[in-house]
Amino acid sequence: MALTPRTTIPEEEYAYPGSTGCPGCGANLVMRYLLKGLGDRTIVTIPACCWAVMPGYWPSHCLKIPMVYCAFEATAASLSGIRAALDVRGETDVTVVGFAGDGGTVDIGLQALSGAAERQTDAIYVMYDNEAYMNTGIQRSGSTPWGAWTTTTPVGDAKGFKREPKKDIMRIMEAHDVPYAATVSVGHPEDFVKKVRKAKEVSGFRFIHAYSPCPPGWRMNPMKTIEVARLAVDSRIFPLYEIVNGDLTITRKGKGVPVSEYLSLQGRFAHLSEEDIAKIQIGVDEAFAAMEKRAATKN
Ligand SMILES: Cc1ncc(C[n+]2csc(CCOP(=O)(O)OP(=O)(O)O)c2C)c(N)n1
Ligand code: SF4
Ligand SMILES: [Mg+2]
Repeated sequence: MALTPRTTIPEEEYAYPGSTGCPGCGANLVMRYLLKGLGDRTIVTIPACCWAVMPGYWPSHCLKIPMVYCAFEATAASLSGIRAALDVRGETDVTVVGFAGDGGTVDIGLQALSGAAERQTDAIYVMYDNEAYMNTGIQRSGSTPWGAWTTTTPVGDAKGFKREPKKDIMRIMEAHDVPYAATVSVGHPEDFVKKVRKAKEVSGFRFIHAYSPCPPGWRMNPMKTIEVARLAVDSRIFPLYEIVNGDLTITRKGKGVPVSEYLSLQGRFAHLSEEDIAKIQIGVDEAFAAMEKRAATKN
């Protein structure tokens, strides 16, 4: 009797066990699902970040695909060079991926990223978002959300926790008219792999924003990575959507649980007052309502 497959996710593994990531590392799963969606005709370029260390020490390596290390700010420049070289060799079937952290993307790598997006370089850029510079000790990045503790936004300081909102990289990428941009989460692997496969079929510059819990940086239990990732979607703090040629579709609406359920599992938000949490809730509700309205009025 033929068995009904329980998942659409390919069984093949291109990221082997043995990465040096911390227990419960979301970034580990981001790479795993990404490569399941792309397959082995893929080259990835990675700048300074946790994933620069996670593959292991030469000559051991936990990735089945070729990987290039590049300078912190140079992911999209490196990706552009690899694409050009492959095109000269006629290897147009190889997918080129830039894989960088949030700091390496929304802050230091933004100039190269903007250039590659504006040129419509034929490649996929993946930003795994653990919402701080984790590899160097949890410093705040432009992608750190309002209210979060980091080592450079300490609680108790006169200024206190982070007071600036999270930089919206999806809006920045959309302003470059990229043909495909999507948010994905390790809490929703089927949606993740489906979007990666879709991105693979598109020509031009594609951008994927991957939600990536970091237990030490977020001061959370490493066993709760998936629970926190799902709560991010259910609370609509991190909505799952895609933008195809300007049309936005929400791919998971989430249950609309209070943001407090999400925040309470993470020590980085433990200092927030009820007033602070209410403020976050209002911001999330307004942003999601605007997104729903936009999705409903597309075309
Ligand atoms: C030009 C430059 N500045 C600073 C560093 C130090 N550095 C290495 S990794 C890193 C943090 C990267 O943060 P992010 O991109 O968010 O990735 P994560 O570590 O969180 O995975 C920093 C600041 C560097 N390698 N090169
Ligand atoms: S510090 Fe965070 S992102 Fe880096 S390896 Fe550990 S869990 Fe993963
Ligand atoms: Mg980071």
